[in-house]
Amino acid sequence: MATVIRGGTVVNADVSVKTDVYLDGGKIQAIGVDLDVPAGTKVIDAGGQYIMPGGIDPHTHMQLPFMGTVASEDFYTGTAAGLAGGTTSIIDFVIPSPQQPLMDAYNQWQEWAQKSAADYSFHVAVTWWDDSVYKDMGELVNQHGVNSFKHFMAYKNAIMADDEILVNSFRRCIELGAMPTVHAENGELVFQLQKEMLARGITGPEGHPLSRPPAVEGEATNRAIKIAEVMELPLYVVHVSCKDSLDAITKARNEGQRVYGECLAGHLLIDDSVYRNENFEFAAAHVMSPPFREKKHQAALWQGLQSGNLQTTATDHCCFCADQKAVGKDDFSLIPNGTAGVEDRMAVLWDAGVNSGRLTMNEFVGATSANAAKIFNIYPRKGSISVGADADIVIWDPEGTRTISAKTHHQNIDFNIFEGRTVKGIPSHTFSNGNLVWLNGDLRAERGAGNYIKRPAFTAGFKASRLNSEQHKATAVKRN
Ligand code: URQ
Ligand code: ZN
Ligand code: ZN
Repeated sequence: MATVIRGGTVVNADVSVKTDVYLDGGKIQAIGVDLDVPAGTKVIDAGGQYIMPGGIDPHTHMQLPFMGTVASEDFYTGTAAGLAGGTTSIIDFVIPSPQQPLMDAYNQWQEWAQKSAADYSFHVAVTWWDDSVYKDMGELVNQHGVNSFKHFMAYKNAIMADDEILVNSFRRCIELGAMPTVHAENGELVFQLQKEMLARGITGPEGHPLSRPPAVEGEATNRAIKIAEVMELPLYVVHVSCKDSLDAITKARNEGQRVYGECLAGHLLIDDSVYRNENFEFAAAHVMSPPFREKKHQAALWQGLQSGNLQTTATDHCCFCADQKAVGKDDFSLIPNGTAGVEDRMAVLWDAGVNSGRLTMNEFVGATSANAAKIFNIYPRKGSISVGADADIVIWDPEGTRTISAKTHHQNIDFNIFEGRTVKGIPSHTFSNGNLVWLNGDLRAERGAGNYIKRPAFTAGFKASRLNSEQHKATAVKRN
């Protein structure tokens, strides 16, 4: 429905300007002061509010089969909850089991995602390797608009990618112009440390962070960065949780290597004391990997966002309810890893980031939307308030408040890691492809209304970097 949003301030990642926005046909059609619009256009008064690009969460796991169970949030309820919080696109993960053809897994996830209420896209995980994986990666990039491949360096004896898989897959990413991404924890160290904790009788959730100390993440982050350096391709590190990883990313970036870092809303605000809570359900509800860290790491992550060494924020929204977490009552290594956040990410980031002065509004838009759109090659269609862009818009009320609770959230999980936190700055309106789907607490998400977003491969700059390096000009020495 043709709509004009008047009286607000458009906030993009690069600039803020007081102006009107006219949307119709699912696209932003015009931007300007006191816009003339056709008769019958719906008028929305956004006085005193900010008109921002809808959030992009580049890291979710809706209805993920994992650790013997299935995440409780599905693609409809999860995207609907995202819309309630101002997030209008997600990038989820297709995670093939080892030996499962990538195309089979991709088709399965596409089937699950048909019910999405908002736009969605997929990273595809490379969890094993043979010629068929090589081939399927090509089909996914060239036929299906996948331009990023995930590698879990953790989860030994499950979906872990060892260095052989990493190098083979990274090489294929170069050929295809696809971004490699990593979950960077040394899976062997985690495996051994888990056994060690259990052998010492540490079976509760307090054993979880003890089996995955920051150095375990820092080693894998550095290893992935070095592999990418030698092979000369960009790298995206998901859920950077600690200074160890951030330092490796910062060093690489200072030396001109193209490394991107993502941090989670949870890791910015929650510390590892949660694992020492005497209530098992509370502690287990926070079991996710990498784990929540000591407070000093939160300060580092905020500095990472402020310095531009971390570019995106996400949630790793992967929901397991108390009855699912209980399987690890006597062995923390069995607790399904994952927490929620897709509904709360933007409000907690605004409250802790913008209200605190850590981030400008423009940096907030970068971190919650525009940067992910740029890195994953869907900008400015997504991540910007600009003519021709999808009409994915959140009208942000900086004076609005909400107290976050599992009792009132829209996420399909019986726990909220931000429980009780009162935030100032919340979405009053969310538009998804020009449809008003959230209005002051009234969620009007429509099952199946979401579109699959194809993300074009990277070409020019991506491949050029390899053509200039000495290694690739080298020739054999002639010896008589
Ligand atoms: O590791 C991930 O990103 C998935 C399996 C969600 N779980 C988690 O603990 N982060
Ligand atoms: Zn992960
Ligand atoms: Zn994840």
